[in-house]
Amino acid sequence: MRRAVVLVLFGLLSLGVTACADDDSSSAPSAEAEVREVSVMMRDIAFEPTAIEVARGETVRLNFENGGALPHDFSIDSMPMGRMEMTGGMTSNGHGGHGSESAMHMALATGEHGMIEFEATEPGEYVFYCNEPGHRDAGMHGILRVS
Ligand SMILES: [Cu+2]
Repeated sequence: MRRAVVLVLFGLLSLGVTACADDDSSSAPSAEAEVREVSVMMRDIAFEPTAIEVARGETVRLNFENGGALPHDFSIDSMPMGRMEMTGGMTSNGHGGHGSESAMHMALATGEHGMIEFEATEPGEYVFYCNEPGHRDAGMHGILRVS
């Protein structure tokens, strides 16, 4: 009699375990589709924020707006990336693209918006800056930190 009860309990437990496993697998796709969105404002003459923190492997979407009166851009010379997608702005890739290093360049005129979506693959600190003459020296730069 007792053994039967134990068996039933065991059966319920394993049912519970498989139910949990089902939950995990069904929530996994939505977790993967999760995107870390970061708003980046360009001003005369600075970025807001000046530090961006992301985790390796997560999908990051940088939403840019040029809220200044001058043209600005967001540039990273080299950063290992799994993939990258850019929309908006003057996303000219033939700009500095001689070496085929992974790099970002999003140039925006006043009031324009742009978006870069990417996956960082290597932890580290990557400097971003504005490539307009004099802007970087004037303090228009920051750090993208991948942990
Ligand atoms: Cu600038």
